[in-house]
Amino acid sequence: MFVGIVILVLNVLRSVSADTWHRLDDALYLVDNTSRLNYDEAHAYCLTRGANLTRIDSDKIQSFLTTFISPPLTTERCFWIGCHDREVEGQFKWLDGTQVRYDGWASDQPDDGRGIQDCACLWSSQDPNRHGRWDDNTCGARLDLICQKGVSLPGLTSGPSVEDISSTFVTVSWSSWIPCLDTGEGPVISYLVYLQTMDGEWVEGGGIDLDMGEGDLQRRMEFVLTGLEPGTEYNISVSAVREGVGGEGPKGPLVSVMTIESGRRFGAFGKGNLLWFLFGVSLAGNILLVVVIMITCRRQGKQQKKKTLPNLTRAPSGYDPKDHQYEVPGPLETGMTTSMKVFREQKAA
Ligand SMILES: [Ca+2]
Ligand SMILES: [Ca+2]
Repeated sequence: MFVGIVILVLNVLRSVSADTWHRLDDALYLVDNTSRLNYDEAHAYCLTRGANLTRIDSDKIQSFLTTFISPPLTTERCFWIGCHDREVEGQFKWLDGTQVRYDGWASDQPDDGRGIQDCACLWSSQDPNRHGRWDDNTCGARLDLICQKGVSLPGLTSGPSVEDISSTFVTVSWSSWIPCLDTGEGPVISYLVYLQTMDGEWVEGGGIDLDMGEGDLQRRMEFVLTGLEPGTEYNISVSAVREGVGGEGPKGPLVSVMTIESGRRFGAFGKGNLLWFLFGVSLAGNILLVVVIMITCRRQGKQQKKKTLPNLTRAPSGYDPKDHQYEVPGPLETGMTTSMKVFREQKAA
């Protein structure tokens, strides 16, 4: 008995884990053609998977779901959807109680066959008038089913950083989507980068796969936006994309940038060369300053010598050795002229 229960549980878990959900926009769909359940059982089957029998309210969803039941099976099969008129005959509602406004019915349906058909299903049929269209059926019939559940698309909580700017391109980087830190559900497989000009229109600038990033768990993503207008202000935003159709999440926080004014002036020169040019100008200025300082110091040294040596090397102008009233200031040293020697001897006498 116990072993039987264990085997049953394992089989249930295996069947749940084997579910294949298909994404369209913000919803996931499970197309089941093996369980064969009545309407209420099918509803419960979806609920156990956090889902509901599917709602179909657009051509887009109807066409999307039809791809999973095409080509039509050799024998007609109908898949329960979440639409019925159990409460008021002829007034079909979705399981959340809202009225059915989209017309997905086959040409001769709903017909409330034999007065007992209240639950809707989607046909897989060789009849082109029925394939991919709805029919009301007996709720107790054992049919296939389609579940639907919402999904939270991934969103980045931090905007991109600007790494480089020129007149025609901008390089931005950001950290890859991480559960808990960012919003929604993964796994994220790629990113899309958008540009917004000041007229308010967002334009897709390109995309990059997660594999292109650097790192392991949180990768550093980098993307170069090209073909920009010089001297123009742009907003830049990044969105994360899950696998499957419609897996793109909302745009994350934006960053504003202004491209360089003149593409001709800096386009060929480049930002790197500009930095080297500024460095060279600065170095030349410093060298010139040192040279000027050295020349100035040398001149001041020479002038100082001229101020201290005259009275030691020659007599003052207008000196007459015979003029005893003249007095020479300071000591006499080697190098004095003959006139000075004469003056000294006369002074001593
Ligand atoms: Ca009915
Ligand atoms: Ca019918």
